[in-house]
Amino acid sequence: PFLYNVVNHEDFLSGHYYTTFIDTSPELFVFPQPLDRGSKLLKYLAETTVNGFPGVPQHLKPSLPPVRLPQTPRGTLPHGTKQILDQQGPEGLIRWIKDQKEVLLTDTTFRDAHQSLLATRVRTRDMLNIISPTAHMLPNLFSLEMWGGATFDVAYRFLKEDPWKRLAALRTECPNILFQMLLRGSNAVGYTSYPDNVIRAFVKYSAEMGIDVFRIFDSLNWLEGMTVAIDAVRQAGKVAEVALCYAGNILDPSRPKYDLKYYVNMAKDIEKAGAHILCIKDMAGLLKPEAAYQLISALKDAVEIPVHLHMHDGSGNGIYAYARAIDAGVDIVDTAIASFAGMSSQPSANTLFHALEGHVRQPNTNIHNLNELSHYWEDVRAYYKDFESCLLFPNSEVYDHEMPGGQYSNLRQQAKSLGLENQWEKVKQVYRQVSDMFGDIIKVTPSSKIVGDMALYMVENNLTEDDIYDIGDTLSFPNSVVEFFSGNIGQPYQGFPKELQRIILKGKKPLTTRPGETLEAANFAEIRDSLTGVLQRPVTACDVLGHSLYPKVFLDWANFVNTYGDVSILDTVTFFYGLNIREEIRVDIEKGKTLVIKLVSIEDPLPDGTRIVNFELNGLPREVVVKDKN
Ligand code: 3PY
Ligand code: ZN
Repeated sequence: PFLYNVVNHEDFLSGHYYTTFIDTSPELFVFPQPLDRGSKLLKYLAETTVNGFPGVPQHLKPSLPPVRLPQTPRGTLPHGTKQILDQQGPEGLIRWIKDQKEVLLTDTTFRDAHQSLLATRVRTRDMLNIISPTAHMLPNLFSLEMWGGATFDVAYRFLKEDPWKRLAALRTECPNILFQMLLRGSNAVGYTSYPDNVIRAFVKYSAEMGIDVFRIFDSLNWLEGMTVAIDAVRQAGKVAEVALCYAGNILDPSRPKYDLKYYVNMAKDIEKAGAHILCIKDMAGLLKPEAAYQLISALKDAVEIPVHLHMHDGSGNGIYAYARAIDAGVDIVDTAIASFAGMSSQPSANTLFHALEGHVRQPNTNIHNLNELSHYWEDVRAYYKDFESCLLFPNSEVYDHEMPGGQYSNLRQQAKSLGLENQWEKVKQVYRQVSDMFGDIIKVTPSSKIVGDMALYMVENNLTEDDIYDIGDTLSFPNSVVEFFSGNIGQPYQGFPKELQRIILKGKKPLTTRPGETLEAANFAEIRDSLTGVLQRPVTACDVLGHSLYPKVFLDWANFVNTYGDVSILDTVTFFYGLNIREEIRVDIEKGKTLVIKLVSIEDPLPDGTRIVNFELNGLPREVVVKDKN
């Protein structure tokens, strides 16, 4: 604790310390009380066992067999793309990509796959168990997309974890494959615009903590919304992969807004803006196979930089579209491990490998290893059954509703929490209607969330499109919708629909410039001060950034951790469902320190609605009183 106090002392940090520093700083000797981690965990287990986990239907704790964990292969870890970047820089890496004959793969299992299938709920613990085997077994991957997008706020908000710790822990175990994150341009990993200094600091720390490739997009395909992030990534010496989001259908002449010319022009602008790699981000899986061939062919002609294709497989056409894109010369494609692939997720790496047998560009990967890893993820997926998006079959209706894969399971959860689950079909249909009302906008976070919010609002309040125009002046629209029409997340291609904008803004003047230009810079020193004392530990730069992006979510998480401790050490089934009566678990709280926890009994409710929950902690009886909220 003394060393902690020293290195976090203001004078030490600012360099204003002298040989008398220790004598004149008595606060260095004020040590935090050791935390009673056992009592905090018991409190969490008692709460979760009695009241369930928020958002998870209360039912018996599932009894699942142990996961099939592949043995980490012996021997030294093979070098991979991380070494190429570290030794040769982004330009060297780009040369290397262009020299490859085989198509390269990015694995999305640790990020988009579970964001899209399981409402982003996969916990760090389940990733950490498999990261080292992955590093050994798939060393030829181009990258692992394992951070960013919704994983950042979901970690704090629902999983009660520190997303930065996830990044650092995975990085330690995987030093050979590039780590890739999804960055929403000026929205960072949030749903609103942030001041430029937040974007710059976020990129800088993400790079320092281990991110190599930043996939940057703007939710309206507005290049201006990405320029600060591109610059920050280049300054950090990392790889700026800049995305154009694919919307519409280039094969359909009746939908000319997003035609081939639009994408070719945007790709050229992206290259000029300093991108190392161009990404086509088909977040909903709308790129049909022939369109993939035409688009990739045109883009390969238009730009020098490598082209990386990201797709979701809702329609089931993903593998065919990838095969056509590969014929057209795409450099890298995104796939997930089989048991986390397909439907709203990415196409399966395992299937793509077989689909390309006999093809000169078949990816250089090991199918046996892919299958072994798939067994692990298949077993882990069972932990998260309550978050499944319930997509049972490839559904080509995605071409109608156009909902991004990463949004599907999350919006469904949102609809469920509003009691609209049995109106899900209607929500999907209104979703597309709203998109058209908003001017056929690009739908990807946060613009997709805004469309989703409006759709839920209309379904919940039984409002038709005509109602919006007829009585819109009297309605109070969701905050995110007002923000969108105010220009606070940027400018859509070809502008806002004027009449709807007038109705929604009710006389307020919209912004027409880049929001980051006028947002007041975040005061990091002030945030750091405000967090001192809240966290019961030294405040880090990562905490300051977490708070800058999500003040309330961050503080709720901090309070949660103060009350319940670090619950990321619990196994996932216990984390979601608590304990069965007479069940005993062992929890490793640190190396060589294990708590043995047994749930003995839960007593009947007392008149004040509380229950006494009896445990044994390392053999000694302990009781916890919890309010029964049922
Ligand atoms: C995200 O922004 O989280 C996405 O996955 C968008 O596709
Ligand atoms: Zn995606």
